[in-house]
Amino acid sequence: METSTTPQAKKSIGALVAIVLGIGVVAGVGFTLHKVSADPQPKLYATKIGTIVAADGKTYNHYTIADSVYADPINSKAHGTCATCDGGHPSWPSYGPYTDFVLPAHSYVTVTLTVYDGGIKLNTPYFASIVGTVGGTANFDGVDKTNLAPDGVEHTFTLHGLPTSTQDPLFVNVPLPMNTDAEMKAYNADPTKLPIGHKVTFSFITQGAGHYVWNCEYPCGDSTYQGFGAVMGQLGYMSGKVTVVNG
Ligand SMILES: [Cu+2]
Repeated sequence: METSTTPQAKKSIGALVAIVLGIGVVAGVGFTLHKVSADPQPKLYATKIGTIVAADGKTYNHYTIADSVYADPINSKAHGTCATCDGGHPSWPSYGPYTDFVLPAHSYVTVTLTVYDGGIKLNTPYFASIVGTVGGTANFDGVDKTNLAPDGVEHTFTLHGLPTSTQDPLFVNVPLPMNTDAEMKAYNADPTKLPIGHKVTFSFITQGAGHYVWNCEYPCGDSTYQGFGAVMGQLGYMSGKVTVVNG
């Protein structure tokens, strides 16, 4: 009795194997992409505090978020609380505890950042200007300003869109004032003791829902790329996401 597989059956088995392998490859790529794009950072959802009438005469729902900026990842509490659980970068500055913000659409959002790092000088003075905020100002320790000195900056909060033509634009730039050497003295002697820091408050109005990103434009990375290497290329320290959602 003939038991060997016919040429047609061999072809079918070959095709089936190819299909299964193909599915495996697609699934593998999909899984890898999902893993890469999955966001390990906890999200901070804006808190509604009431309504506010803006300069355009419209009444907006008023939301707040608060976060901080630190000279190291441990105090930021965004990367664990021990020297070895931050991915091995104990000297990297970091926003924290959040780098991933969720804001409602068509709302008035007030951000408070308490900033604890030192600094030197921006690569480009543009990022010392306040852009895209209500009134074109930010409040620094109680004083409204339209810009800082480019050599008095520690980091920036620079929010912008992804390349797309299907969502509303959103751009905000706020430079963060550096703590001086004198203000950093206690921290430099003992990193468990934070400097007093500076309080920065600013507001902006969101448009429609969309996906945005923010990053720092101060050269706080290592010396590659004029200070934009290392920490500046890693999500969750000096960069993060802003998602504007329909409420
Ligand atoms: Cu920075």
